[in-house]
Amino acid sequence: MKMTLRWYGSSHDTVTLEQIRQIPGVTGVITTLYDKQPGDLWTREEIHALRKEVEAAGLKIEGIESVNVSDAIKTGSSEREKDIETYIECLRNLGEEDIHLVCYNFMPVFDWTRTELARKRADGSTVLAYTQAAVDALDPEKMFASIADDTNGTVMPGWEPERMAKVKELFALYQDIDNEKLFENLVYFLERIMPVCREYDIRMAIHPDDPAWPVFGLPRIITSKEKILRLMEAVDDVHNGVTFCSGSYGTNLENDLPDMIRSLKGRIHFAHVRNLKFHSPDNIEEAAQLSSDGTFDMYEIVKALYDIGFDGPIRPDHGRMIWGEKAMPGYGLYDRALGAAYINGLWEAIDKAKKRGI
Ligand SMILES: [Mn+2]
Repeated sequence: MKMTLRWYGSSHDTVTLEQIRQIPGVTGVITTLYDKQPGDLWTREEIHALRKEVEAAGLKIEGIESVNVSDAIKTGSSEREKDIETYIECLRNLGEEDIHLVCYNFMPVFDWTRTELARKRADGSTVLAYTQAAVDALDPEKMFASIADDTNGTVMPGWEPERMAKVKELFALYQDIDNEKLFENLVYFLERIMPVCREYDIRMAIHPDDPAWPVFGLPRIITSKEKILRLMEAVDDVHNGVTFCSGSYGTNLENDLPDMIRSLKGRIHFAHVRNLKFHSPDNIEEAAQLSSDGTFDMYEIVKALYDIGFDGPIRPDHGRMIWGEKAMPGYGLYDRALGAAYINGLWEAIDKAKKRGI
């Protein structure tokens, strides 16, 4: 595996490439052109400039998170062909710049949902949290307003104000889209982009829905082993792959994470590793990576990745906010650096035990 950190670009991220470079074992970043809206073209020049900036800091772009998929593609509306053509052009330009991994998601309206961005834990750290009761009590527009109020002056990806101002229209777009229709539109999109992915060896890696169940009555299709395997079979090409996000699949305790990883051998191109602490099945907060701080056995998750021969980029997913840091919720430097060190430690121990026949 290649240890990476997500980086939002020098004009948006509070964390610098120089800081990332000093985290032991981190050799690359997962980044994006942050200002791009779904459906926008990413030019070769823009990608090239980003690449040069990252390389000048001694790091490598290991992948893009995300090239966002437009609502037209997700809903299969008349604009979809134009947006798919643009997406193909983006992929071509990324391939020309030697970038071979693209993370994306196929979630309607909201990229992810949390009900608190700064829940205080016993040690004084703050974390993202989700309570189903809070979602049930809210209408989506109020949810957006409460998230917008609480982001340390930063804009959360997927929750851009321009987009969320249209939240009612977005809901109307998805009115006739059920799980099957959304799945069909996803398969259609993947089949259309597979030729350019094969040409440039670009691995598409779908991020699971977060949380892994329907919210606000919107369809959700990437939530379980059965559903992700169905997608792998529907477009049976190595370039149709997976971002294995332990914190997203893990919101549903019925998902056996190590078993899912093993069943996706050869198709996991990117891994997001993080731990969750469950107070109940529908009251969940993010935790430190350490197994004992949360509900997951992080050793078993990392071991499953090791056992399937995972060699793609991995990143500590969200971190807690600690040591007085002010950053985009979930994306501070300190706790993610601790997370990277912890995952690297697990990996080294698993690797040495295996090689020594322990
Ligand atoms: Mn994730």
